[in-house]
Amino acid sequence: MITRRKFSSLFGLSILGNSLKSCSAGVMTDTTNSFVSGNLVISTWRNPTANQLAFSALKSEDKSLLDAVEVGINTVEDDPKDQSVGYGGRPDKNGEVTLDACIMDSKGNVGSVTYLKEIKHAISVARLVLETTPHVILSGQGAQDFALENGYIKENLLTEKSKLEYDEWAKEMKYEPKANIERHDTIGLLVKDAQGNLSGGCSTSGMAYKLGGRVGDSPIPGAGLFVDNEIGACTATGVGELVLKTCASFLCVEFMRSGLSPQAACEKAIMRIIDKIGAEKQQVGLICCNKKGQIGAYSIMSGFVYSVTDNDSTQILEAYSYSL
Ligand code: SD4
Repeated sequence: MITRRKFSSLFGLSILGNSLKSCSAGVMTDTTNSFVSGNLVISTWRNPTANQLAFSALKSEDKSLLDAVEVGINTVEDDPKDQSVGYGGRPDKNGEVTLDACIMDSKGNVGSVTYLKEIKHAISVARLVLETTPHVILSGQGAQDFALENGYIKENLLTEKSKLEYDEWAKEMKYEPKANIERHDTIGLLVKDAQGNLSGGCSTSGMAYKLGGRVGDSPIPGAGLFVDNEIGACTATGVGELVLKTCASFLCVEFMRSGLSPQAACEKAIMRIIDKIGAEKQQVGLICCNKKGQIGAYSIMSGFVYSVTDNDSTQILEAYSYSL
């Protein structure tokens, strides 16, 4: 059971001197002392359906942790209203929708695809890479060929809405990523079962209007996603370049390994981005959990919400942030 308490993150206030605000969109939560001993699903942003589907899979005896991750993320990839993931994702500078995804299991196996075109379920292709190849990452044309060889079909992923927005943007072609305005809605989803086993995945169309060929953090193990079944798991959303430069998900898991709570680990990893790169005006959000079922979430800028599902409920919570 997640307990909700309205007080500041002690780690943030006393050690990092960050500013905190009262909650608006979600419920601010200090999960430092809360444990979810049973099944747990957490995901970036507002994804109640994905969480609930993943949670049902966790409860089902014939489903694996990866099944839970995949079914949860697939539903977001299918949703044309989510313009940062799969079908309906915003295109790159050339008007093409290109997808990045990564999945990681409790044994440390990873599969990933980058710059995948015309295949909606990037997370499923990433899983196939994990389960059926000796490789970790397939990219671009090779990733698409691999998907087609495995029965996937090409689909047009550019919806009318995303195309209209792109056409408008293309009049000036000014590349200005804006935190939370683009609603960086990449899904990163972490699962934990009652035995404390962990897995995770993330899937995205990346930053809107990125240069052709650009690969973000999401498909790179240790950047957009990292799972260490002995310790915990973390996933990231936001400006991928900042996450890539700091290996933020790996860093967060390593902070947990050194004894920090998930909340403190998230905050320290975000502070690394700010200290090293000076990124106060850009958005990165991290969510993580450890084997015991403690949760952490933190972002550079306010407005980052995340979804938590345990046996009792699904909640949309607003993360503490470095700046208002
Ligand atoms: C990227 N981190 O490609 C992704 C973008 C993102 O929600 O998170 N969007 O940089």
